[in-house]
Amino acid sequence: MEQTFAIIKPDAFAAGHAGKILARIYAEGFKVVGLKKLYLSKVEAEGFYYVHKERPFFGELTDFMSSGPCVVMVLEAEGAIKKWRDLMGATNPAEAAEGTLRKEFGTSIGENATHGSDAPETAAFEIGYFFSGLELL
Ligand code: DGI
Repeated sequence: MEQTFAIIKPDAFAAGHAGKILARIYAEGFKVVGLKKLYLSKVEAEGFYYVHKERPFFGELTDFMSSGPCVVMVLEAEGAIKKWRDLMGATNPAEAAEGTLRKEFGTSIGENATHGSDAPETAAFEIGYFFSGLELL
């Protein structure tokens, strides 16, 4: 079974959508292996998104991710990485397909409700950034 890392971002959490997003996660057949609510500092958000540090939107992205509480999760399923990215939809909610989480809950390319790892290597880094082995038993 593959694992991926997911976030219910501060926009979706503040808007009260965490319960609906979790219900979709269970309905789609994911196992929730780890879950916690966090309020990231700017430095913690910068460390998480370090691969984007040269991008023009890095400051905006890390301000947003440290603007309020979020929910971080480890999800498990057959092909979990692609399955979760398919459920999230395109980065820009305006381009996301009907039925995807970003279409339903995202409001802009920056405030797009959810995060998901894009490859096995990033999933390993991201899971390890937020969870210890003991938290994933
Ligand atoms: O893997 P994704 O989250 O779908 O997308 P990504 O890895 O290209 O970018 C990571 C996050 O950075 C994305 O979820 C939202 C933010 N982002 C991407 N492009 C832009 C952006 N934020 C702003 N403000 N403007 C952008 O053009």
